[in-house]
Amino acid sequence: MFIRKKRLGELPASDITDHHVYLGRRKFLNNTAAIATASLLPLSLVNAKAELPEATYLNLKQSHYSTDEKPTSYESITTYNNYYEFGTGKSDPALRLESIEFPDKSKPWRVSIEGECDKPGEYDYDDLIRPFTLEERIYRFRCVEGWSMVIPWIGFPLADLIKRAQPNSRAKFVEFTTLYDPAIMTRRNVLDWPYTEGLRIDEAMNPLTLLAVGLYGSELPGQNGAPIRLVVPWKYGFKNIKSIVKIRFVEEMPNSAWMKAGPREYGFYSNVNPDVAHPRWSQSKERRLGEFLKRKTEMFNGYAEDVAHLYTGMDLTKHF
Ligand SMILES: Nc1nc2c(c(=O)[nH]1)N[C@H]1C(S)=C(S)[C@@H](COP(=O)(O)O)O[C@H]1N2
Ligand SMILES: [Mo]
Repeated sequence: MFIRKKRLGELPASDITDHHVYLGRRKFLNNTAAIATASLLPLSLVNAKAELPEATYLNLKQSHYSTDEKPTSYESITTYNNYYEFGTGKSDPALRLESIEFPDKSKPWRVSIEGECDKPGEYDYDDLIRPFTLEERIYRFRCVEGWSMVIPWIGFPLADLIKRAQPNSRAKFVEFTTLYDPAIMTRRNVLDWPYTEGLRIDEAMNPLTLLAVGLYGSELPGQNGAPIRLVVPWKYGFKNIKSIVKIRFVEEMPNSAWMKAGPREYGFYSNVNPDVAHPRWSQSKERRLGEFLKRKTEMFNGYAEDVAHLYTGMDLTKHF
Protein backbone atom coordinates (compact mmCIF):
# COMPACT_ATOMS: atom_id res chain seq x y z
CA MET A 1 0.00 0.00 0.00
CA PHE A 2 1.13 3.52 -0.76
CA ILE A 3 2.07 5.39 2.40
CA ARG A 4 2.59 9.11 2.24
CA LYS A 5 4.84 10.95 4.64
CA LYS A 6 4.20 14.58 5.33
CA ARG A 7 6.05 17.01 7.52
CA LEU A 8 4.06 19.22 9.81
CA GLY A 9 4.48 22.88 9.09
CA GLU A 10 5.16 22.31 5.41
CA LEU A 11 1.58 22.83 4.42
CA PRO A 12 -0.18 26.04 3.52
CA ALA A 13 -1.74 27.81 6.47
CA SER A 14 -4.62 29.48 4.72
CA ASP A 15 -7.93 27.76 4.11
CA ILE A 16 -8.58 29.98 1.12
CA THR A 17 -5.28 29.07 -0.49
CA ASP A 18 -5.84 25.40 0.06
CA HIS A 19 -9.35 25.47 -1.32
CA HIS A 20 -8.31 27.27 -4.49
CA VAL A 21 -5.40 24.97 -4.92
CA TYR A 22 -7.61 21.97 -4.50
CA LEU A 23 -10.24 23.11 -6.95
CA GLY A 24 -7.52 24.33 -9.30
CA ARG A 25 -5.79 20.99 -9.18
CA ARG A 26 -8.96 19.06 -9.85
CA LYS A 27 -9.65 21.19 -12.90
CA PHE A 28 -6.04 20.78 -13.92
CA LEU A 29 -6.39 17.04 -13.78
CA ASN A 30 -9.69 16.96 -15.57
CA ASN A 31 -9.20 19.27 -18.52
CA THR A 32 -6.37 20.88 -20.37
CA ALA A 33 -8.03 24.29 -20.58
CA ALA A 34 -7.33 24.64 -16.89
CA ILE A 35 -3.60 24.68 -17.50
CA ALA A 36 -3.93 28.25 -18.68
CA THR A 37 -5.85 29.10 -15.52
CA ALA A 38 -3.24 27.42 -13.37
CA SER A 39 -0.49 29.53 -14.90
CA LEU A 40 -2.37 32.67 -13.87
CA LEU A 41 -2.32 31.69 -10.22
CA PRO A 42 -0.21 33.88 -7.95
CA LEU A 43 3.13 32.35 -7.10
CA SER A 44 2.07 31.54 -3.53
CA LEU A 45 -0.73 29.34 -4.79
CA VAL A 46 1.51 27.58 -7.24
CA ASN A 47 3.97 26.89 -4.46
CA ALA A 48 1.22 25.69 -2.16
CA LYS A 49 0.14 23.25 -4.81
CA ALA A 50 3.35 21.30 -4.31
CA GLU A 51 2.50 20.91 -0.62
CA LEU A 52 -0.57 18.84 -1.24
CA PRO A 53 0.22 15.18 -1.82
CA GLU A 54 0.16 14.02 -5.39
CA ALA A 55 -3.37 12.99 -6.33
CA THR A 56 -3.55 9.24 -6.56
CA TYR A 57 -7.25 8.96 -7.27
CA LEU A 58 -8.02 10.57 -10.60
CA ASN A 59 -11.29 11.09 -12.47
CA LEU A 60 -13.41 10.12 -9.51
CA LYS A 61 -17.15 9.89 -9.82
CA GLN A 62 -18.68 13.04 -8.32
CA SER A 63 -21.77 12.82 -6.17
CA HIS A 64 -24.96 14.80 -5.79
CA TYR A 65 -24.59 14.14 -2.06
CA SER A 66 -21.57 16.49 -1.96
CA THR A 67 -21.96 19.91 -0.39
CA ASP A 68 -20.73 22.94 -2.30
CA GLU A 69 -19.48 24.50 0.95
CA LYS A 70 -15.80 25.37 1.04
CA PRO A 71 -13.66 22.39 2.08
CA THR A 72 -11.59 22.89 5.23
CA SER A 73 -7.86 23.20 4.56
CA TYR A 74 -5.84 20.05 4.02
CA GLU A 75 -3.64 21.19 6.86
CA SER A 76 -6.51 21.43 9.35
CA ILE A 77 -8.03 18.12 8.28
CA THR A 78 -4.73 16.29 8.69
CA THR A 79 -3.25 17.97 11.77
CA TYR A 80 -6.32 18.63 13.98
CA ASN A 81 -7.42 15.11 14.79
CA ASN A 82 -9.01 12.89 17.36
CA TYR A 83 -7.31 9.50 17.31
CA TYR A 84 -6.86 8.69 20.97
CA GLU A 85 -4.86 5.52 20.36
CA PHE A 86 -2.09 7.92 19.28
CA GLY A 87 -2.63 10.54 21.99
CA THR A 88 -5.37 12.82 23.22
CA GLY A 89 -4.01 16.17 21.98
CA LYS A 90 -5.35 17.36 18.63
CA SER A 91 -1.88 17.41 17.05
CA ASP A 92 -0.65 14.20 18.74
CA PRO A 93 -1.76 11.78 16.00
CA ALA A 94 -0.12 13.75 13.17
CA LEU A 95 3.08 14.31 15.17
CA ARG A 96 3.28 10.70 16.26
CA LEU A 97 2.68 9.39 12.75
CA GLU A 98 5.46 11.53 11.32
CA SER A 99 7.95 9.16 12.88
CA ILE A 100 6.24 5.82 12.38
CA GLU A 101 4.76 4.27 9.32
CA PHE A 102 1.09 3.60 9.86
CA PRO A 103 -0.27 1.39 8.49
CA ASP A 104 2.95 -0.60 8.24
CA LYS A 105 3.23 -1.38 4.55
CA SER A 106 5.37 -4.44 5.23
CA LYS A 107 2.32 -6.09 6.77
CA PRO A 108 -0.92 -6.72 4.92
CA TRP A 109 -3.94 -4.87 6.32
CA ARG A 110 -6.58 -7.50 6.94
CA VAL A 111 -10.29 -6.78 7.35
CA SER A 112 -12.66 -9.50 8.47
CA ILE A 113 -16.36 -9.52 7.62
CA GLU A 114 -18.14 -11.75 10.07
CA GLY A 115 -21.24 -12.56 12.09
CA GLU A 116 -24.78 -12.87 10.76
CA CYS A 117 -24.11 -13.00 7.02
CA ASP A 118 -23.93 -15.60 4.26
CA LYS A 119 -20.63 -14.39 2.78
CA PRO A 120 -18.20 -13.82 5.65
CA GLY A 121 -14.51 -13.58 4.84
CA GLU A 122 -11.15 -12.14 5.65
CA TYR A 123 -9.65 -9.87 3.03
CA ASP A 124 -6.46 -8.03 2.33
CA TYR A 125 -7.26 -4.34 2.02
CA ASP A 126 -6.68 -4.29 -1.75
CA ASP A 127 -8.96 -7.28 -2.31
CA LEU A 128 -11.58 -5.81 -0.02
CA ILE A 129 -11.95 -2.55 -1.94
CA ARG A 130 -11.27 -3.81 -5.49
CA PRO A 131 -14.93 -4.54 -6.38
CA PHE A 132 -16.16 -1.06 -5.47
CA THR A 133 -16.38 2.17 -7.45
CA LEU A 134 -14.72 4.99 -5.57
CA GLU A 135 -16.28 8.42 -5.59
CA GLU A 136 -15.68 11.78 -4.02
CA ARG A 137 -18.11 12.92 -1.32
CA ILE A 138 -17.66 16.36 0.17
CA TYR A 139 -19.39 16.16 3.53
CA ARG A 140 -19.86 18.30 6.59
CA PHE A 141 -18.27 16.75 9.68
CA ARG A 142 -19.36 17.69 13.22
CA CYS A 143 -17.48 16.57 16.32
CA VAL A 144 -19.43 16.22 19.55
CA GLU A 145 -16.92 18.69 21.07
CA GLY A 146 -18.46 21.53 19.05
CA TRP A 147 -16.12 21.99 16.09
CA SER A 148 -16.78 21.14 12.47
CA MET A 149 -15.10 20.80 9.11
CA VAL A 150 -15.97 20.15 5.46
CA ILE A 151 -14.03 17.15 4.21
CA PRO A 152 -13.63 15.93 0.61
CA TRP A 153 -13.65 12.20 1.24
CA ILE A 154 -12.97 9.45 -1.24
CA GLY A 155 -14.75 6.19 -0.66
CA PHE A 156 -17.67 3.98 -1.52
CA PRO A 157 -21.09 3.37 0.04
CA LEU A 158 -20.97 0.92 2.94
CA ALA A 159 -24.20 -0.47 1.44
CA ASP A 160 -22.19 -1.83 -1.51
CA LEU A 161 -20.03 -3.91 0.84
CA ILE A 162 -23.02 -5.03 2.89
CA LYS A 163 -24.83 -6.27 -0.22
CA ARG A 164 -21.84 -8.46 -1.09
CA ALA A 165 -21.64 -9.85 2.46
CA GLN A 166 -25.34 -10.82 2.32
CA PRO A 167 -26.46 -10.31 5.90
CA ASN A 168 -29.16 -12.71 7.07
CA SER A 169 -32.45 -11.83 8.80
CA ARG A 170 -30.82 -11.82 12.25
CA ALA A 171 -28.45 -9.01 11.24
CA LYS A 172 -30.03 -5.98 12.93
CA PHE A 173 -26.83 -4.02 13.63
CA VAL A 174 -23.29 -3.69 12.33
CA GLU A 175 -20.33 -3.47 14.69
CA PHE A 176 -16.97 -2.01 13.61
CA THR A 177 -13.61 -2.48 15.29
CA THR A 178 -10.38 -0.46 14.98
CA LEU A 179 -6.98 -2.10 14.97
CA TYR A 180 -5.35 -2.20 18.36
CA ASP A 181 -1.59 -2.44 18.18
CA PRO A 182 -0.13 -1.54 21.60
CA ALA A 183 3.38 -1.41 20.14
CA ILE A 184 2.53 1.77 18.23
CA MET A 185 -0.77 2.85 19.80
CA THR A 186 0.84 3.78 23.04
CA ARG A 187 -2.04 5.46 24.87
CA ARG A 188 -3.32 3.14 27.62
CA ASN A 189 -6.48 3.51 29.68
CA VAL A 190 -8.06 6.31 27.68
CA LEU A 191 -10.82 4.14 26.26
CA ASP A 192 -11.45 0.40 26.42
CA TRP A 193 -9.44 -0.63 23.34
CA PRO A 194 -9.96 -1.71 20.71
CA TYR A 195 -12.16 1.23 19.70
CA THR A 196 -15.54 -0.06 18.53
CA GLU A 197 -18.62 1.55 17.05
CA GLY A 198 -21.97 0.44 15.72
CA LEU A 199 -24.83 1.33 13.41
CA ARG A 200 -28.31 0.00 12.97
CA ILE A 201 -28.45 -1.99 9.72
CA ASP A 202 -30.70 0.57 8.01
CA GLU A 203 -28.32 3.38 9.01
CA ALA A 204 -25.45 1.33 7.63
CA MET A 205 -27.37 0.82 4.36
CA ASN A 206 -28.24 4.51 3.96
CA PRO A 207 -26.64 5.87 0.77
CA LEU A 208 -24.88 8.65 2.75
CA THR A 209 -22.88 6.15 4.82
CA LEU A 210 -19.40 5.70 3.40
CA LEU A 211 -16.31 3.65 3.87
CA ALA A 212 -13.62 6.23 3.18
CA VAL A 213 -10.18 5.32 1.86
CA GLY A 214 -8.95 8.79 0.96
CA LEU A 215 -9.37 12.54 1.18
CA TYR A 216 -8.35 15.51 -0.98
CA GLY A 217 -7.54 13.19 -3.88
CA SER A 218 -5.12 10.86 -2.07
CA GLU A 219 -4.95 7.95 0.34
CA LEU A 220 -6.09 8.63 3.89
CA PRO A 221 -3.27 9.81 6.12
CA GLY A 222 -2.76 7.54 9.15
CA GLN A 223 -4.12 10.18 11.51
CA ASN A 224 -7.40 10.26 9.57
CA GLY A 225 -7.92 6.52 9.93
CA ALA A 226 -5.93 4.85 7.17
CA PRO A 227 -6.43 2.67 5.34
CA ILE A 228 -10.23 2.55 5.72
CA ARG A 229 -12.63 4.31 8.06
CA LEU A 230 -16.33 4.91 8.48
CA VAL A 231 -18.00 8.22 7.55
CA VAL A 232 -21.55 8.86 8.79
CA PRO A 233 -22.05 12.58 8.18
CA TRP A 234 -25.28 13.06 10.16
CA LYS A 235 -23.76 11.66 13.36
CA TYR A 236 -21.16 13.08 15.74
CA GLY A 237 -17.56 12.54 14.74
CA PHE A 238 -16.82 9.70 17.16
CA LYS A 239 -19.17 7.38 15.23
CA ASN A 240 -16.73 7.74 12.32
CA ILE A 241 -14.49 4.91 13.46
CA LYS A 242 -10.96 4.78 12.03
CA SER A 243 -8.59 2.09 10.73
CA ILE A 244 -11.18 -0.69 10.60
CA VAL A 245 -10.11 -4.34 10.92
CA LYS A 246 -13.47 -5.96 11.61
CA ILE A 247 -17.05 -5.52 10.42
CA ARG A 248 -19.49 -7.79 12.22
CA PHE A 249 -23.24 -8.28 11.66
CA VAL A 250 -25.02 -8.77 14.97
CA GLU A 251 -28.52 -9.25 16.31
CA GLU A 252 -28.24 -7.08 19.44
CA MET A 253 -27.35 -3.39 19.61
CA PRO A 254 -23.57 -3.35 20.13
CA ASN A 255 -21.87 -1.36 22.84
CA SER A 256 -19.25 1.15 21.69
CA ALA A 257 -16.01 2.34 23.27
CA TRP A 258 -17.60 5.73 24.01
CA MET A 259 -20.83 4.25 25.39
CA LYS A 260 -18.72 2.20 27.80
CA ALA A 261 -16.68 5.26 28.79
CA GLY A 262 -19.66 7.57 29.39
CA PRO A 263 -23.10 6.01 28.94
CA ARG A 264 -24.87 9.18 30.06
CA GLU A 265 -22.90 11.32 27.62
CA TYR A 266 -22.49 9.15 24.54
CA GLY A 267 -25.47 7.22 23.25
CA PHE A 268 -25.71 4.64 20.50
CA TYR A 269 -27.37 6.95 17.99
CA SER A 270 -25.37 10.13 18.50
CA ASN A 271 -27.16 11.94 15.73
CA VAL A 272 -26.16 15.57 15.41
CA ASN A 273 -28.97 17.42 17.16
CA PRO A 274 -28.80 21.11 18.14
CA ASP A 275 -31.75 20.62 20.54
CA VAL A 276 -30.24 17.86 22.66
CA ALA A 277 -27.40 19.20 24.77
CA HIS A 278 -24.45 17.13 25.83
CA PRO A 279 -24.70 16.88 29.65
CA ARG A 280 -21.73 19.28 29.92
CA TRP A 281 -22.27 21.68 27.00
CA SER A 282 -24.80 22.94 24.47
CA GLN A 283 -24.83 21.50 20.95
CA SER A 284 -26.71 24.39 19.36
CA LYS A 285 -23.63 25.96 17.76
CA GLU A 286 -20.33 24.90 16.31
CA ARG A 287 -17.01 26.42 15.31
CA ARG A 288 -16.02 25.51 11.79
CA LEU A 289 -12.27 25.27 11.52
CA GLY A 290 -10.93 28.26 9.63
CA GLU A 291 -13.90 30.43 10.59
CA PHE A 292 -14.08 33.01 13.32
CA LEU A 293 -17.76 33.25 14.21
CA LYS A 294 -19.71 30.26 15.41
CA ARG A 295 -22.46 28.95 13.19
CA LYS A 296 -25.73 27.25 14.08
CA THR A 297 -25.64 23.48 14.18
CA GLU A 298 -28.23 21.92 11.90
CA MET A 299 -30.48 18.95 12.72
CA PHE A 300 -28.79 15.76 11.50
CA ASN A 301 -25.89 18.02 10.51
CA GLY A 302 -27.97 19.29 7.57
CA TYR A 303 -28.76 15.80 6.22
CA ALA A 304 -32.34 15.57 7.59
CA GLU A 305 -33.84 15.16 4.13
CA ASP A 306 -31.86 11.95 3.64
CA VAL A 307 -32.00 10.45 7.13
CA ALA A 308 -34.86 11.86 9.24
CA HIS A 309 -37.11 8.98 8.12
CA LEU A 310 -34.81 6.52 9.90
CA TYR A 311 -35.96 7.92 13.24
CA THR A 312 -39.69 8.56 12.81
CA GLY A 313 -41.57 7.89 16.02
CA MET A 314 -38.41 7.83 18.13
CA ASP A 315 -37.92 10.18 21.06
CA LEU A 316 -34.54 11.64 20.14
CA THR A 317 -33.93 12.98 23.64
CA LYS A 318 -34.10 9.39 24.92
CA HIS A 319 -32.38 7.79 21.95
CA PHE A 320 -29.52 10.27 21.91
N1 LIG B 1 -10.25 4.42 16.35
C1 LIG B 1 -10.65 5.67 16.57
N2 LIG B 1 -11.57 6.21 15.77
C2 LIG B 1 -11.99 7.48 15.99
C3 LIG B 1 -11.49 8.23 17.08
C4 LIG B 1 -10.51 7.63 17.91
O1 LIG B 1 -10.01 8.21 18.89
N3 LIG B 1 -10.11 6.34 17.63
N4 LIG B 1 -11.96 9.52 17.31
C5 LIG B 1 -13.29 9.84 16.78
C6 LIG B 1 -13.61 11.25 16.91
S1 LIG B 1 -14.02 11.83 18.45
C7 LIG B 1 -13.64 12.10 15.83
S2 LIG B 1 -14.16 13.70 15.98
C8 LIG B 1 -13.19 11.63 14.51
C9 LIG B 1 -12.09 12.54 14.00
O2 LIG B 1 -11.77 12.23 12.68
P1 LIG B 1 -10.62 13.07 11.96
O3 LIG B 1 -9.44 13.11 12.85
O4 LIG B 1 -10.37 12.37 10.66
O5 LIG B 1 -11.21 14.46 11.75
O6 LIG B 1 -12.69 10.30 14.51
C10 LIG B 1 -13.42 9.39 15.33
N5 LIG B 1 -12.91 8.06 15.14
MO1 LIG C 1 -15.18 13.81 18.09
